[in-house]
Amino acid sequence: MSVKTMQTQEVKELLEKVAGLNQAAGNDRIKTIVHRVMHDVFQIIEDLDITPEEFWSAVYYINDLGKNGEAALLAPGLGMDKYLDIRMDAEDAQAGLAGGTPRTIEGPLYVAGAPLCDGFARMDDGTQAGDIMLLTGVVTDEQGNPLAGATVDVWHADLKGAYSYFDQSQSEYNLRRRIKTDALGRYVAQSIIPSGYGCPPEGSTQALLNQLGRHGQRPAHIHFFISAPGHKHLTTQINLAGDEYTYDDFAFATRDELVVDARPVARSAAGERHGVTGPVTEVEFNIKLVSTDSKDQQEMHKRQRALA
Ligand code: MBD
Ligand code: FE
Repeated sequence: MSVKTMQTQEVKELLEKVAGLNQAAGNDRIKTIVHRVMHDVFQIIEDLDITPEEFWSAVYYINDLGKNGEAALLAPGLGMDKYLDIRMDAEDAQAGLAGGTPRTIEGPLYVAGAPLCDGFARMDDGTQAGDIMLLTGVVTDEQGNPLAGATVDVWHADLKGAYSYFDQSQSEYNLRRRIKTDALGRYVAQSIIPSGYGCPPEGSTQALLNQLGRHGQRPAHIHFFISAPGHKHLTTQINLAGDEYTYDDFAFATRDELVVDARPVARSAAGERHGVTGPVTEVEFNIKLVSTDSKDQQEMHKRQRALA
């Protein structure tokens, strides 16, 4: 069967009514979007000759996806977060705001309101005996001038690849801290080297990835929001070098400039300034922010985020 009905007056009128285009009430922007989305869905059904069985399996897939709370997990898996980044990079270039440390996706596992510390934070609650991570760096402007009082909001997974709050077995705000940079723009954190993340094996996201012949793994990584007055807000992550998935991230967050070595050292100067003595695994991530007067650019974009 390969019937063509999209060009008929009946379908055209149906789409207009579906999107409320013949109604005065409602929101014009939403109408425009829904009209386009439903048009394109109908067009896909026609072009790919989608069967009723395929259609209904998609409908109930979305039901399960929502029940499992995985919509914001499937999104990066399908490259949507990465695509928004590609657009924001292009917008920045157009506005003359390119440069600095590159952005990469936020992911679905941020929790607002982590403890705020001055210069140094101990991030782990001491319950997991992982490799001690000494995470350190300097926040500067594009000219390399240190930015004192910048906020470095850091979050990462535990040894199971799980995040506190979403993993109720962890203590509140475990592996989540906000650190204010010191007078020299430096931040230091003591934590544990995170493990990579894997999508829930029985979840909806992994079910679709299986159909695509794809895995649902992320390399060991550490998330950052960095902000300072007069500078563009930065959402980014580092991926640890040497992980099987460093360059094969199901969420497409890897960028060459954001791959960082985890180096075992006998002692860390940055750590010793804060009483962390002995061997640690040092992870250094220096951050360059782009200056801007735009208050809008200085803040992270709005999206639904958890608050513990
Ligand atoms: C993560 O930890 C993550 O960062 C992303 C983008 C998706 C799933 C889990
Ligand atoms: Fe993550």
